[in-house]
This record gives sequence, C-alpha cells and structure tokens, in this order.
Amino acid sequence: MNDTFDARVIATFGRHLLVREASGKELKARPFGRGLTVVCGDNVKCRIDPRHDEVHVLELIPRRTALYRSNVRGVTEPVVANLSQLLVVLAPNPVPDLFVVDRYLAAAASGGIAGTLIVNKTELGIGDELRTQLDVFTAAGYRWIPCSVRAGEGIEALLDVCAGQVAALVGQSGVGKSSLVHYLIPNAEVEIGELVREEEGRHTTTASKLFDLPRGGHLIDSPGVRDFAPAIDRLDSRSLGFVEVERLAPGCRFADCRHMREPGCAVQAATHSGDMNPRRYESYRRLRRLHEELTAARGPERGRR
Ligand SMILES: Nc1nc2c(ncn2[C@@H]2O[C@H](COP(=O)(O)OP(=O)(O)O)[C@@H](O)[C@H]2O)c(=O)[nH]1
Ligand SMILES: [Mg+2]
Ligand SMILES: [Zn+2]
Repeated sequence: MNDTFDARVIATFGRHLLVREASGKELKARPFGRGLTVVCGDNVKCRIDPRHDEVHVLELIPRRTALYRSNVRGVTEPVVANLSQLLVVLAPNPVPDLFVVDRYLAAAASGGIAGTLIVNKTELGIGDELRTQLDVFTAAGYRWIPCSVRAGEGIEALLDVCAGQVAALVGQSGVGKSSLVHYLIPNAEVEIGELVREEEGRHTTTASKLFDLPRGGHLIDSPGVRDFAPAIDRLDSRSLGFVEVERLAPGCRFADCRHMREPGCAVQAATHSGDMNPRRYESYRRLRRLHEELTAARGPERGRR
C-alpha cells in the first residue's frame, strides 16, 4: 500500500472521476469496486495501477459534511461532500417559494453547512413584500446578499462569501444559478465539456465539478444540488434544521417535544408572542409532518438518529 496517495474528487460524470492530488496535478480516475460511491468534494485514497495506467480510488476518507438528497426512488444519497456554504438563490421573479428556501436552509443546518441567501436580479427592484420576508430570515440569523448578474452588482460580495469555503448554489429554476456560475467561472462550460466527451456513448446526464474561485475557495456546480429534495432522514430530529427551533427547544417542557401540540412548548409560545415568524413555523410543521410520514413508512429499524 506504499504507493497510495490522497486526492480530492473534483469532478464526477457517472463513474468517471477527475481527482486532484496534493501537488495540484489532476488525474482521471475511477472507483475500484462496485460498492464505493464517491461524489464531488470527497477526499479519497488512490493508487495507480501500473499495468493499465489507471488511477483507482480505493477508499473514501470520512466526510466532514455532505448534502444529502432524496433520489427519485426516495432513497437518501449524497450529492456533494465537504461543503461548507450553501448559497440559496432567490429573485424578485420567479415569485419565490419560501417553503423551498426553508427546506434548503434546513438541510444545510442539519448537515453542519452554513446557509446564505443570494437575492439575484436586484435591478428589477425588491418589493416591500419580499423585503419583509428577507427581514424574517435576517431575524432568524441568515445573511442575504443582493446581486444582479445583469447589472454586474454584488458579485464582489458573493466572491467574498465563497473565499475559503466550498460552496454550492441552489434554488428554484429561473432565479439565475447558471448565469451566476458562468459569471463567476467564465470557462465553466468548456471544462465540463471535456468530461462529457469521456463518457460518450453512455446515457449519463449529470456532471458535477468543483471550480476554483478567483478569490480563493471553491464552487461546486452540480445539477443534483440545484434540483434536490432534502433527505428527510438526515434532518436534525429535534429542530429539523430550523435555527429558531434549535434556539427555542431547550425551553420546551419535554426534551422530546416535536413542537406541534405538546403542552409547555417554547416554540409554539414564541409563535404566539411573535418571536418566531408564523410562516416559518408553518413551514416547520409541514416538514415535521412529512418527516413523521416517512419515518412511519420506513419502520423503526431503519430510522436514523
Ligand atoms: N433581470 C435579470 N435576469 C437575470 C439575471 N440573472 C439571470 N437572469 C435571467 O434569468 C433567466 C434564468 O437564468 P438561469 O441562469 O438559467 O437560471 P437557473 O434556472 O437558476 O439556472 C435567464 O433568462 C437569465 O438571463 C439578472 O441579474 N437580472
Ligand atoms: Mg440553470
Ligand atoms: Zn416544543
């Protein structure tokens, strides 16, 4: 095992991988063995197979964080690994679905990933209603960054937030995620195109890539992140990733309070007194009901945490 080396997975296209070793050298690689699933951002142990002049990924180094989604069959799977910032993009139009925003933020918080809102298309104007909603997120503890790809505004602030981070953009279709990626990384398409050619003849449609940003830090562009549904079984069981609930829950009478109808619930009390926003609480309740339905459907032995 003395010719193994550590590397980071910087692109995946099906089982075709690109890994970067400590020296910065990039190598084509593939997982060794069917059971090994690696995603963009993973740190791995590799070996060069001299007979075939191939790089094999032998082992996954434990992930610090990961963003998990529920795939089309409802099974939990990692999308990207070792992410530190989830950038949730919204815009004056399309009309924001704030429940979707809440779920992205909940998935991030539950996975130990920071969440930041990016409000794109600001040159269209932020109306009073959206501004009021953004104030709710600010009160909860989330920062929002105004920007406009069209007007070239806020891009500096966005690069600053990404410095020293591994970030990814998520949000509803049409908010400008692809536009932001192309603005931040002008040669993004070219680089992904090279990997696509590798996989010619196969029907694999997702490519994930980790890009280096001009001011340090990395941006992972992954279709799986853009359209993902959070994996319910990875949500924090007490707060489901709602940061206000996490703060308030120690004040609940019961340690296992679900903050639904329990007596002495600090979260319900805060909602009545106006300390927790009613829309955010309603969003929490919807996610809790979904969480309970899925947990019941799976049976006790498969429930996590
Ligand atoms: N007005 C305005 N339109 C934008 C801005 N950024 C992107 N768009 C437009 O919004 C639409 C959706 O952008 P796209 O990047 O494909 O969004 P995605 O679905 O989130 O990847 C396109 O027509 C873009 O030209 C912006 O800052 N201002
Ligand atoms: Mg897009
Ligand atoms: Zn409670």
